Amino acid sequence: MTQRIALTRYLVEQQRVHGRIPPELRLLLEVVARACKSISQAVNKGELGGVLGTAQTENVQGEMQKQLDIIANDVLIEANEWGGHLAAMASEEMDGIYPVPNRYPQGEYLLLFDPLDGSSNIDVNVSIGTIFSVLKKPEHPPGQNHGVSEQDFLQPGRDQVAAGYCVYGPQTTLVLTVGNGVDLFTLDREQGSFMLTREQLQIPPDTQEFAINMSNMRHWDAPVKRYVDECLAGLGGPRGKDFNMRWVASMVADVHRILSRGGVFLYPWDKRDPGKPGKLRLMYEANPMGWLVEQAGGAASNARQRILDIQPNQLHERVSVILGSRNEVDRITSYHTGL
Ligand code: P6P
Repeated sequence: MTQRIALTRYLVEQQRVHGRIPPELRLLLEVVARACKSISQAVNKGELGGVLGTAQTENVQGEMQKQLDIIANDVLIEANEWGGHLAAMASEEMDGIYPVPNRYPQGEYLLLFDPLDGSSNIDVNVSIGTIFSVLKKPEHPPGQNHGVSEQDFLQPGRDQVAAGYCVYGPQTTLVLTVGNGVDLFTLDREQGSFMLTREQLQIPPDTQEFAINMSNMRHWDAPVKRYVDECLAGLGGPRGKDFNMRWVASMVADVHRILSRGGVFLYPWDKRDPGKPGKLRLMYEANPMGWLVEQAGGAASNARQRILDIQPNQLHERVSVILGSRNEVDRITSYHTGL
């Protein structure tokens, strides 16, 4: 068996051999991966670490924060603020952006993350994960204020330069794209290194597995109800085949399954809160996951348009998410648009 390579060598080769990433982006990805290792350690301790349960505080989404949400957020901030590769960070767990403190050099990248996605699963030992997205800080005309602002983050997902997640499950697995496909690294705890274990993941264009929270059925829009009803009708129905259903309630786990074997994930708009386009966040959930899925040959839509083409208006804006096997996403989108 050929010798597996570690993430460090992979990133050096992406930079030096393929000329795909500049040194500062290589450093950024190394640091994020190291932070994910620390978060994995904290998560894996469970009760023994005394950090399960809620922190008795709410995040900007109005959701009760888990202690590990805050710990994971702090780990990512502290790991990245001093390196000189970032201008600022943004997180699901922080109301505003976090400019790199003046005591450190400013870099040209913006890092966005959901530090611990799926945190409702923490206390019941179900897979959770860290999702991250990297943008370049926009150039400002000479003479204009060179500070960093929230406005600098409001770029469509197609402008990302790197995206990935780390799933803390039976294995700790880092999944990454820098725009040349999707590669997967498994943490070797004895070495303390992420080792390249799968390259160029591909999502099959068709599937027989859908993921949605069925308890929201009575709130769905008609096109979503039509799609799911047709899946449930199985072999004797309009789809002419049986479907399986999964819902982990941890986006990282559901997306990882889809990247590993195909499927379609839906968290659509529903009638519970008509003013809200969806539950999931565009900038640090839908955009990074959408790019990973597209890089693996899948598709990601908000039921009407490509997620990566959405122009953000707010840092924490939400979006309806349909992603996975391309032919299923296209079908669901066509049910909404009539095209
Ligand atoms: P529900 C986790 O809180 C999350 O943001 C995603 O990871 C997950 O897909 C979704 O919410 C689960 O939402 O309403 O099924 O609990």
